[in-house]
Amino acid sequence: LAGGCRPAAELGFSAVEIFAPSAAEIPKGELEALVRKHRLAVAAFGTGGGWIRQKLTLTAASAEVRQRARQFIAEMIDAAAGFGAAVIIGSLQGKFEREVSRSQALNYLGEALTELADRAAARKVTLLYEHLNRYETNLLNRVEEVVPFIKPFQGRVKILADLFHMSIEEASIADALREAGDLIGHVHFADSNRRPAGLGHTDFTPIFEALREIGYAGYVSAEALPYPDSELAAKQTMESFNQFAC
Ligand code: LER
Ligand code: MN
Repeated sequence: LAGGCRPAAELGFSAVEIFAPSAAEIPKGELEALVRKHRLAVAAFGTGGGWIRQKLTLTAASAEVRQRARQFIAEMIDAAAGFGAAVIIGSLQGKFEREVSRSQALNYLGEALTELADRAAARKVTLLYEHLNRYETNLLNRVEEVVPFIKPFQGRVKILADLFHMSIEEASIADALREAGDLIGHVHFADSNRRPAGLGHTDFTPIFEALREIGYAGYVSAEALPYPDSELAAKQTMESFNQFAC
């Protein structure tokens, strides 16, 4: 954490995003001290650790696994509240397979989001739903599918627009962002190959035009491969951000 926060602050980032193995394993005191020292905010906590480490998903055939996935996210929401951070539901959404149909999986996901959105709202935490590309989920891959699914939550669940996933799935990332409009709550900033912005073939000019047009005022958060290494990836990200966003 210290090795991430210091260069982030030096490069001019205003916040960090934390990907912890679980809420219990967040070194809260250390993180609080680091963000205070470096004048950083915590933008968001990811929950993918629940998938990577424990193979939990919100759409698993097993009711016990689904319940543990909800609990995992609930604990992350409680931890995020202390930092004023958002919570991301990405790979923990899972996918439909075997005995679980697509509509059943979407029901499970909808039920989980309903319960978790209540908890998040009570703690003033923004709950973010991230649609992934087809190689990571078969549930919802494009903004045109996500918008009707998320709208009923009336702003209590926002969309995380990951520009890498969108570069695989959308005909036009900029048009998709316009379609989502004020439902966008967070942006993951990476190029077409998951390298730092500027090192792939995504054209960021129309994307930032669209973000400006929809009045997006949230975080643009680097989620890129540490290419060629972490510090240079962060530097490259900041250069691209300054080029396109300012
Ligand atoms: C997480 O933010 C993400 O983008 C995924 O590719 C990993 O689940
Ligand atoms: Mn992402």
